[in-house]
Amino acid sequence: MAPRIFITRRVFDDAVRYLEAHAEVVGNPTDRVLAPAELKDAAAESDGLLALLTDRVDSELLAACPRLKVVANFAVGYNNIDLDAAAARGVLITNTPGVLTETTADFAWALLMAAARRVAEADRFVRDGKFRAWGPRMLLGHDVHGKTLGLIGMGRIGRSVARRAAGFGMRILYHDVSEVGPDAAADLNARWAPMEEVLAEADFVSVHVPLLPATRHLLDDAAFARMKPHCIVINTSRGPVVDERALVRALGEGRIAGAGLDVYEREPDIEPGLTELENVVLAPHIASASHETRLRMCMMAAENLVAGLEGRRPPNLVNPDAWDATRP
Ligand code: 8YV
Repeated sequence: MAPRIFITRRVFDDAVRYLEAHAEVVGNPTDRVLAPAELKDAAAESDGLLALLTDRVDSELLAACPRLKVVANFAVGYNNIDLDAAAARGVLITNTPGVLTETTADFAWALLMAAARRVAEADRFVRDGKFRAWGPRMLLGHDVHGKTLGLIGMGRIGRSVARRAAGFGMRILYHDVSEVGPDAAADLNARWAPMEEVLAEADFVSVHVPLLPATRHLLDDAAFARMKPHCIVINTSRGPVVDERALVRALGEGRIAGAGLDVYEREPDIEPGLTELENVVLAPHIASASHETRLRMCMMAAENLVAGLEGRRPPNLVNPDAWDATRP
């Protein structure tokens, strides 16, 4: 009997066709995020799940799906999945690393440029009919070239953001648990520094860490207090890495100059006060949303799913222990 796959949202036809060649495929007919109870019902008989960050894969869902062997997350992050609960049931979990690195770095730069040069605000200004005459002090922003970029997290995406800074003649200070090698540091014009120094020296701070207990509220009141008043903060990682209330306070009181956010603490809810601030550019979690990259992510998730269902080790397994535990 062909295995059964449930896809939690409408995805890409190429990926669905690929899955249909290997399994019986059922999709969410509504194309909206299913509530936990709806997801449990819809996925109950599935052997494989193609899930998104908006799907909570917890012990309750796993218990409701006794046949489940593989959950392929359509994302590089997997903080929506309870790995301990998956391990307890021997469910394989996969993600989509690598394919979204460059696209996400492009978008971090889009936010950085937009916040520094007030692009979103300028667009609102023109649309609102406020552009009546050129003015020497109209919508002044901050230069990007020649400045210091502070990167918190120097993994794949952090390094990719760093590479783009070369074109702007920027110096890079970064903080991470481990240092990049001396050749990479020289190539990127980057120097490791303690977190406090990165925050105090940078003109732009961009966050590229996964959400872990240690990274929750990494940027809080104390962190904003260390930054320069003209500092601009960019977050394309995970919302809870930034304490949003503290950010609203820092922006509102002019303790920092601006922010560009793609992710939020309680998505899709936005912290009260954030939308009223002119000096913040807000995007709805679209850093990886290019035609090319989202298709690649989806195909990667589909390939992981089929591999796991066919008894092959999925190429992007995040819980190898579960794989080892299911081997004879
Ligand atoms: C996506 C992401 O926007 O991959 C991730 O971890 O946050 C983004 O690439 C999202 O996950 C799509 O489901």
